[in-house]
Amino acid sequence: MTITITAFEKSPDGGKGLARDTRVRWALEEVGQPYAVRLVSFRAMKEPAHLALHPFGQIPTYEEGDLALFETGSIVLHLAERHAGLLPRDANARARAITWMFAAVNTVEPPILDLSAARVMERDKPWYEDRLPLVMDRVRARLDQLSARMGDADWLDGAFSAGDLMMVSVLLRLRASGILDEYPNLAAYVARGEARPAYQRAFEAQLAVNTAPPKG
Ligand SMILES: N[C@@H](CCC(=O)N[C@@H](CS)C(=O)NCC(=O)O)C(=O)O
Repeated sequence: MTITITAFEKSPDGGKGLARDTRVRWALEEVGQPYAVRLVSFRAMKEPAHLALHPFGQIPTYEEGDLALFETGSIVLHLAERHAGLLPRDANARARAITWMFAAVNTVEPPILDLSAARVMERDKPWYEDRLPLVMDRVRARLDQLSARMGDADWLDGAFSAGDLMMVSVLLRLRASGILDEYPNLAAYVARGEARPAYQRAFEAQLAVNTAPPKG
């Protein structure tokens, strides 16, 4: 059955891989599933046809037969549960890997998104310079904890899993801030994720969309 995901027609990051279709592409590549991509404009994302797939008018979405999903955590979990390669067989190890997926999107990603939003949307506010260090410290608080837990391990809990795929995807957004470099073990962890052939294929595929010459 053909899998179709949606992605930005033109990503605001110009193809740095920060748009969330990249993590879904990465999961699809890890489990060896071919997929098609439907590109959507910002306007189309807010129209009824797309809202029927994604109630919040965002990307990515995932369609497979009569199944339509949104939320990257859910999409990656769906793929990981149906195909080998992203979740351990052992029930407890599997539950722990899923726990890390939730930790990535629910505990680590929020302060990182707050930092991105502050940099993009609050720069012209009179309180920007005062607030920014507070926002950065909230990111550091989470990274301190994550870094302490990881130590010199390659992955979060044994072999690479969907938990790592989500966590690396979340941490990648920090690269431009320089904060990641304050944590050599986390920077190396992210680099290990990016070095995976499946990530490379996913990155190249989204880059090709964003560097293609304009149509017409
Ligand atoms: N929690 C959602 C977030 C989805 C999301 O924020 N998507 C962004 C692209 S990375 C988007 O569509 N932004 C455009 C908008 O919200 O209008 C997920 O993980 O799928």
